[in-house]
Amino acid sequence: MSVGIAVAADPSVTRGAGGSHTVVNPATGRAIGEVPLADAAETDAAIARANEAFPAWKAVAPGERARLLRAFAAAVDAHIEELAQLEVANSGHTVGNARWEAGNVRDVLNYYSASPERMMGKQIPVPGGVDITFREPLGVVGVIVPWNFPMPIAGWGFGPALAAGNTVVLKPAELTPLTALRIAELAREAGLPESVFIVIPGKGSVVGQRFVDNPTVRKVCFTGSTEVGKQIMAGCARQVKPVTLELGGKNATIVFADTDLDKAAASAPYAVFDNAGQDCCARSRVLVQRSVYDEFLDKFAAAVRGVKVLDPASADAEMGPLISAGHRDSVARYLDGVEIATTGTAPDGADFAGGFWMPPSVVLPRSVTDAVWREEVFGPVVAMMPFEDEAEAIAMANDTEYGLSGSIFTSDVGRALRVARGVQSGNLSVNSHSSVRYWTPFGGYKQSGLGRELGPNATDAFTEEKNVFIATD
Ligand code: TAP
Repeated sequence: MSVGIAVAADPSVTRGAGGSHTVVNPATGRAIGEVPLADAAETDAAIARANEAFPAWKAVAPGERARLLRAFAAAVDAHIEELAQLEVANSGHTVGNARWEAGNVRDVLNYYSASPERMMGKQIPVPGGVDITFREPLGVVGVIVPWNFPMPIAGWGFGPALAAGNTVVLKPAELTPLTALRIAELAREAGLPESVFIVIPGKGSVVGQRFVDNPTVRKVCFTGSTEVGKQIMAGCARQVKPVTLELGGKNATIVFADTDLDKAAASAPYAVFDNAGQDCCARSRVLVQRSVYDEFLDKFAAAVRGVKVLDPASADAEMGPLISAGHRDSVARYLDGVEIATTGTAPDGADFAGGFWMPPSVVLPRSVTDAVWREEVFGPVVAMMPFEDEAEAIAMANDTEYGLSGSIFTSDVGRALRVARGVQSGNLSVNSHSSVRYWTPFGGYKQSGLGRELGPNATDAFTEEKNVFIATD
């Protein structure tokens, strides 16, 4: 398969002084194009242009900024299928997921297009005068995106950042630059002024590091591994530069005996194998009340064997390949020496022989100290263990340094609320597996992150709050 390779919206970052990256289709292992990578000097030049564009963007009247964001959303909407096909080819996402992801960029832009006209401050009662607050944009915001959800995670950063009046430099993951490059072109076509939104493909250690070190970048919005997130936070601390961090997860589905077991077992595979498990919200631990453990395992295993792992371009596909050969090898290591309860399927035709495929597996750890129980596998492997009662379920779910998402299955509404309040995670779902909705805040407890994205207050994270007192005496 070959796809049209888009070029960056801003020509001076495409010279490729930082070399180039061969983009590979994960379903086949075949090269589909070459993308030039920026070096540190090109990155600094792009940051300088974004900074020059900032005063004029900040001064755009709120209604006009709203209109431009809606035009940007409309341009994305008109290219949903093109963006989805790029993501299928570049990331191996199922076409159904990829269409949803492109639609999510449109929806996030539309949602935050309402913000510029609602960036309201407060009038605070004080003696001797009038006190008012203003929300003011920060300047240039750097957004660093991982490879697992290239479109939505980019949009959760650039949507509210632009709406708040900032200019944005965005670094896609080296492995998955294609959709971000195309979205930057669509922004220009929709009428966003030049250099308000610049996509800069390049290495994290080069381009991403400049976002941290260059003082003109006033905030870094990072999604990726906890390890790199800690480095970014430490680097930003040197300039007291604010960060939003969306990091890893080791999330639990908790299944109580009083729930509808058929329903819980049928949905649990999709809570972990969606995007081939490469999801910070993947419920890669399943905790099941001991009295129904065997029965649930039978039903769950049957559901896992039914997951349709197919060519991601097929409309029926429910799971595609992993992102790279190296990542597949690191996921496969978690299966060494572990009891495997069941394994699903993966395509084995000649077309897919070079792809990075791995069937989904259910494993039964011996102990809560096993790596597969403790570490973020980020692949199609789910681990299952029994618990006795509510207190033990909460304690086991919280026995991790992560705290991003989780699901609770019970028919007792009091228990659902007690457990939801007891589990230390930013996003919990009862009798479903929802994590990310653009209307609601998203983010992690503990080492899963810092700050919140999305929801009605997301633009606040891209502003400073200014207080002005006017004496009337
Ligand atoms: P990371 O290595 O953390 O990369 C994420 C982003 O940060 C990429 O754009 C990367 O660029 C960039 N980056 C790397 N080193 C950097 C540095 N020193 N300074 C600034 N930016 C830097 O994650 P990954 O490779 O995508 O995935 C590895 C692991 O991260 C996964 O296995 C999983 O544990 C976790 N992860 C979590 C999430 C969420 S949503 N919580 C998402 C993805 C991954 P390059 O890739 O171009 O080097």
